[in-house]
Amino acid sequence: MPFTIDSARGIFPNTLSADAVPATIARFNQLSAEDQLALIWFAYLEMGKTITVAAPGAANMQFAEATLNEIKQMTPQEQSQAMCDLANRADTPVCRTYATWSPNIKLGFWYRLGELMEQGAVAPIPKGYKLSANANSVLVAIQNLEPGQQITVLRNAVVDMGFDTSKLGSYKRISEPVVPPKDMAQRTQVTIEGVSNPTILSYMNNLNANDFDALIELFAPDGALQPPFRRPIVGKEAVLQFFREECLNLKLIPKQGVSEPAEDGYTQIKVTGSVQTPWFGAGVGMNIAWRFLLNSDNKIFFVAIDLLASPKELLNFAR
Ligand code: 45D
Repeated sequence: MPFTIDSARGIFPNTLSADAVPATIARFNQLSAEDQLALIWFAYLEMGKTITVAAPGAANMQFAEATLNEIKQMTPQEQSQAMCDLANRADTPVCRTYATWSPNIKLGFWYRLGELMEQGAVAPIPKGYKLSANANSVLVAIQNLEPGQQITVLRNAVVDMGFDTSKLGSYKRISEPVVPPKDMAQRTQVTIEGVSNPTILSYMNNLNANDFDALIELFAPDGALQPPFRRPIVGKEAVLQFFREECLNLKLIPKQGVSEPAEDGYTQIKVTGSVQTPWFGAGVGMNIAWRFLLNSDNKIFFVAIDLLASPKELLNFAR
């Protein structure tokens, strides 16, 4: 039986992903908006003691600027309300604008709001705000995660805020401008212990070089990519859009892998290693597995990217 996207999702079934991340987010989503905002504030302050987040580039901020100015003009009470509205996914003009932004613009917006809250230019979380018992227990759960999982929880919380895009009707998605790929002279080449397949090596090298046009040519026309904790993105056009909107300046550091034949001339390859986001650079390495299924033309039919449950999983190549 030939592979389908659905059956491909099940390759290397022993891979343990960080279930604590969706579990924590589900608990977070049950909290009141006030508790959610205060909790993120406390988690962010706490994390800031050990890891530093990079200031977003101007390219990210230009799109959020108008909304930030609007918020700065509001009374403190309106400011708190606007932030609660975002957490509540309410139907307001700010929540509708926010919904059209790519994840990096949303993160840049909150980064700036955090600064303004610290300076007192935007209503801060009241000093002495007491989290509910539930919120406190979610905060403790976040504190106990490894850094790569903590930043994933924060990112997801931010990405999920704002008005529901499925209720927006037709709208224009706002993301950072497309930038040219890295100069050939500046590109780095990965090596992966146990894997020499040229498609896999090109995947890593092109992604590291922001060369999304070359990268997408490694995929089969009906190929799919499944980001951590998400549904597969199917088809070259959709995957290319995802690369442009969400994958700029990542650093992939694959270390080891296994490759073996599968049915119908397909090849399944699992690679583990770490990934850095431009937001935290070398300060946070996320432990990652890539589970590739290549067709008989050596094109990517499917790849899943998993955030691993623990560093121990980096060595798990059981099938
Ligand atoms: O609510 O091979 C305040 C793919 C309080 C591509 C705040 C990949 C109030 C293919 C503090 C102000 C992408 C899948 C909020 C590989 C409040 C591929 C602010 C994987 C919200 C490898 C909070 C890539 C703030 C991966 C400012 C795994 C929070 C990338 C900021 C992962 C949080 C990237 C930030 C991650 C989080 C980035 C900046 C997890 C960034 C996380």
